[in-house]
Amino acid sequence: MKMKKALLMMLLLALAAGILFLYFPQTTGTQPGNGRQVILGFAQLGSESGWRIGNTRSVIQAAEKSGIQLMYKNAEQKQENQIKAIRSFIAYQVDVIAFAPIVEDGWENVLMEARDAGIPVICSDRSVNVPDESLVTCFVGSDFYAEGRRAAEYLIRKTQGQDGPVRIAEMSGTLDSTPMRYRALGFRETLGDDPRFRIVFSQSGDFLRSRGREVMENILSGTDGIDVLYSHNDAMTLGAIELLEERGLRPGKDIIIITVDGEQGAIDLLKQGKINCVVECTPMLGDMIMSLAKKLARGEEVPKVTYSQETVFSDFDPGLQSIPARGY
Ligand code: GYE
Repeated sequence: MKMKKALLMMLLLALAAGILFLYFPQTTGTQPGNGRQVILGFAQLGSESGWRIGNTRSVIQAAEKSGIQLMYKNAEQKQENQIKAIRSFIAYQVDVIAFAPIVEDGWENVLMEARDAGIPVICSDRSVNVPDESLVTCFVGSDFYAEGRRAAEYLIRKTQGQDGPVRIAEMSGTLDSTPMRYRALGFRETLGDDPRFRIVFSQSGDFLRSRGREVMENILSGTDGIDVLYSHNDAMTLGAIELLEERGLRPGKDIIIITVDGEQGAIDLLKQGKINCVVECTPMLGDMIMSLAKKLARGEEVPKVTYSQETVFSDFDPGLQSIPARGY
């Protein structure tokens, strides 16, 4: 009798395990790389700009190409949605998590949960501010400080030999985000203490085209005029230029326009002389993310920081008209 009961129990257990296997195939313990696909959970922050759309496309295409199973969630510009997405990846027991943190603060708890679950985390595009740096396995994206520096270097060259003041309005990205912080810092530190340069206005346009229009309106009504617009991304720049033209001002001539990203729309305006300088920031991070994810899933060491290669396009560039199509 006892024997029969034990056999029945074993049968039931085997059945339950089978059902679990069907519903949660990733929890079977098979190591990724040994014939099983790597599963990557990717929490995108939103769809605020052409850059972001290009970035999302790059990640999806790279996952397909490299045979990685991608669980993709878009947080629609809300940190709480991003945190929820990461929690769902942890519950699903993905092999690797990647996310583009919308802001730098507020990630400690969820990253500790990922660490407790033994899941490596890639910060892609933007970084986080946590007391324990080991909560993030690695970062892949741009050097935003260098981008800010390149914007300032262009301005120094453009205004060489001119008397001051050079009145600058800054349109910044999402407050508390990595690109906003470092594009501002690199720019300021490179302008240094040259008294000609005066940042007379600075406001966030949240990386959005519609807000770029609004902030431009605030610049026109809140200053006695500006010589330079330094905008932290193309989407805001396009909105600002639209408004300037409606007001009869000539962007690129009456006001020097410096922007960051390099979307097709901005490159077209650079070619038309309505933008003076585009500091490139590439959204094509997909291949690098997949290669890191595969290594991490196999338990290999990866570099803590991987920066993308970037350049500057400007009206100093004799080959300007032949900049190849950008694809985003
Ligand atoms: O410059 C902007 C986007 O984080 C680098 O976010 C990214 C920035 C990019 O919305 O267009």
